[in-house]
Amino acid sequence: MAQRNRPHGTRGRFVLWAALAGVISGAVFLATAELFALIFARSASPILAVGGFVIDIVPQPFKEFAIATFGEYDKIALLVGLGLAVVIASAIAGILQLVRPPLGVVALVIAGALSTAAIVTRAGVTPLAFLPPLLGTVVGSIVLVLLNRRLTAWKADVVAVTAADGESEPPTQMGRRQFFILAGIAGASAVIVGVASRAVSMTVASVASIRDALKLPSPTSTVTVPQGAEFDIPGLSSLFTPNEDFYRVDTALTVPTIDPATWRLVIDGMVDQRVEMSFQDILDMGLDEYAITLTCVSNEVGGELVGNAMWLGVPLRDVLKKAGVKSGADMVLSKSVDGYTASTPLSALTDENLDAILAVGMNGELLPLEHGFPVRMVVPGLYGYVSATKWLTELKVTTFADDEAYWTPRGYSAEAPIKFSSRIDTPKLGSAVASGRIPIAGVAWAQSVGIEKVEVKIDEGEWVPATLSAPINEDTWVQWFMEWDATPGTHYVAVRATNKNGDLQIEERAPIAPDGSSGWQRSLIRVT
Ligand SMILES: Nc1nc2c(c(=O)[nH]1)N[C@H]1C(S)=C(S)[C@@H](COP(=O)(O)O)O[C@H]1N2
Ligand SMILES: [Mo]
Repeated sequence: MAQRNRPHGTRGRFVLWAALAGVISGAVFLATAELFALIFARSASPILAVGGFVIDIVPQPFKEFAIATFGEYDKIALLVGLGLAVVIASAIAGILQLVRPPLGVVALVIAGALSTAAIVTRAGVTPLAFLPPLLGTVVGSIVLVLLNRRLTAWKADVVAVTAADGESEPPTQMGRRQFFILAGIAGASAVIVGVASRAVSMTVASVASIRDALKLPSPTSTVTVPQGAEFDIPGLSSLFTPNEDFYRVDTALTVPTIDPATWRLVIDGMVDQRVEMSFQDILDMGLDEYAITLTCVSNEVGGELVGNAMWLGVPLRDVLKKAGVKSGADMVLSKSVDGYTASTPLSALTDENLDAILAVGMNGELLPLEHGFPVRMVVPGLYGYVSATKWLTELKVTTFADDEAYWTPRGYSAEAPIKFSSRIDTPKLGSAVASGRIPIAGVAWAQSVGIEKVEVKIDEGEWVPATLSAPINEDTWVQWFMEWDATPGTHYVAVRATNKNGDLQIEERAPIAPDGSSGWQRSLIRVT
């Protein structure tokens, strides 16, 4: 019987080749889309669009889990995961095309349609953004059909030989050879075209070089950092957080790249007149220095999502004055080029005593790309998600009743003043330190109010006031320290702050959602 004489494992072997055909077709699909994305729409990369879509739809606890597990590498982990999913899915499509044609092509078309949907529903897409995934689907499907045709021919050759019990002529090998020739060409071109397109689109986007060529104008006024503003204690956060170390939190899968020459800020909504400003217009207003500590709502008690910078910028109230705010408005919805939005109370932006700014400089250089180049907002006293929009492009004067920001329907409060807090930097939690006289030190912040007092408690002892650094202003954190005669054993070190209104830091623990964590940090320290 022909069936019985079949060489062992033939079927399994063809399934493997079919899987390879699928993976190659998937790669051709992606590479074609990347190539046409260069021409038609840079935002039309299927992988990045699907990745962005995933970021937007995954539930908050999952996001927190991803950040907790992968930290700064959460987006790379996502891309690797997506890549694996693409390989597996396209392998399955290849097998389907062999055993149940044309189901493989159907699967590829569905994937194409889904990624097109992910692309055209992203914020700020261009009208032709559907073309790259569409062309990718067409070319990928053609390659899959052609590969499968050759694979089927090869399989027919093998079956013919075994059916003839080896008595006929040896198989022609034509199907086999043609399959490998096409697979090789398609696979190699996909890799070359895909990698080259991505590289080019990243270089085209190389706003980094434009940024490097720009010179930061000198400030009209500078901030004086008082004597004694910074302690020299190993392990203590520096007074200003270097840009490379500054925490980064945003929903952008790839950093938006904006050429300041074409950048515009639109101020519209409930205004007397719609105003459009260029980067130069902002610079021409004259830039002042502002020292402001930025805090993320996702910062846990004792967490790292807080940083202090010397910003260079202009007051937001002066920018809003150019448009003239109409009465009845109570919110400014700031929009980013990546579609992100934040809702900031209008009063926080017009208050003469509050330094809410548009920033173009950070710690003596232009804003780093990841921190919002060319222009971002910084508002003292409000968590970043309701105030610190990066890659800013529009300020819509509106009302809380009429508009909603990105995080509002995702479980976070529409308004979110920073809950003032204090943190132990050294000794590190869980670390072992040698007994003797050692400093306990950290930072404390109460933006727009100021820190009055920081107290430390060891084990069940009394709360003891720590020494505070000289504050730069009310909007920046202060450093604190205390000398401690550490005795061998394990000890609990706790910290709490009091602000200049006389309020004590909230003792009760609260999670980060919906409006920021609270609680006193208590660290277990081992002394040897
Ligand atoms: N465009 C955009 N701006 C954004 C965000 C974002 O996701 N997209 N995140 C906000 C949040 S939650 C915080 S805490 C700050 C963080 O700013 P940083 O990354 O410069 O530290 O940016 C804010 N601005
Ligand atoms: Mo944040």
